[in-house]
Amino acid sequence: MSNESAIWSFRSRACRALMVMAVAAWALPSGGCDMDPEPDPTLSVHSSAISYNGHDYLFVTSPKDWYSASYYCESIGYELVSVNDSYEESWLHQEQIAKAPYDTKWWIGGNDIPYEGTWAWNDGSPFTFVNWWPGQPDAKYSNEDCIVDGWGQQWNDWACGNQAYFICEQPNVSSRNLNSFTYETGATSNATTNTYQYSIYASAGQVVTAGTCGIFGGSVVYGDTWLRVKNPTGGEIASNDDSCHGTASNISFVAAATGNYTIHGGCYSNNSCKGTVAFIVGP
Ligand SMILES: [Ca+2]
Ligand SMILES: [Ca+2]
Ligand SMILES: [Ca+2]
Ligand SMILES: [Ca+2]
Repeated sequence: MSNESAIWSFRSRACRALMVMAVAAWALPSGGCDMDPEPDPTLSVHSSAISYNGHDYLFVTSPKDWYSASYYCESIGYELVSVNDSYEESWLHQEQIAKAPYDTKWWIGGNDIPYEGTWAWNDGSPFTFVNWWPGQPDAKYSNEDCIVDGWGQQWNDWACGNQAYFICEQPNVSSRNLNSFTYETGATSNATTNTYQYSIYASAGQVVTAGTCGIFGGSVVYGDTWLRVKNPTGGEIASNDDSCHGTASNISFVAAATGNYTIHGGCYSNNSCKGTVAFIVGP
């Protein structure tokens, strides 16, 4: 865990802890990290899920701050939407203007919360397509870390605490051969001992990506995760502490030989942690 991630880490842990409790109680937080023990009667999912290109989308026409929107999507197995190309963007806009007036503000899943100026999608997909309104992102009030769609159907970086409608997207997980495991451990000395071990079979040349962040389904429940990978003969080939989301971890490697690669789930220093590692064995 680096110094620059400390603020996010604090905010993330405090917020996540509250959000997890809130979601468990089916009480959606009304704003930021403020706990609202009452179910939110104003939250309306605009019709049911709509499919496009193998993914399901929900257009939620109840204003929320970005964090609450993000955790609402996660609580139902979705993520805030990622806009991955101009076709998806055009389709989204067509649906948006069918549900609310032109220039209505909609939160999408892009943010630069972990690292100022480094934009990423909540669902871990590559941040390749952009559609910024001229002059944006401008970090105008120095804390504009979340992307809102609704300036002439273009994007603006906006304060995450502002309220807007939002769109959730559910990636087609089964088609991506995605899997996951959850671990909880401690006293791992930066994931070198006392780790949780999980074997993944890969053929030579296959790309394996695993993470508690940066991949759909990966998450940190609490603490500061650290992942290492050992090859079929026991040699360490990858290690990651804080790849994204402050203290969460993500690793990717090409299998040099066919066999079982072992993910070692551990925690920073000798602290305790718990996380879900999502992984995908690519072509
Ligand atoms: Ca998408
Ligand atoms: Ca920013
Ligand atoms: Ca801005
Ligand atoms: Ca970490």
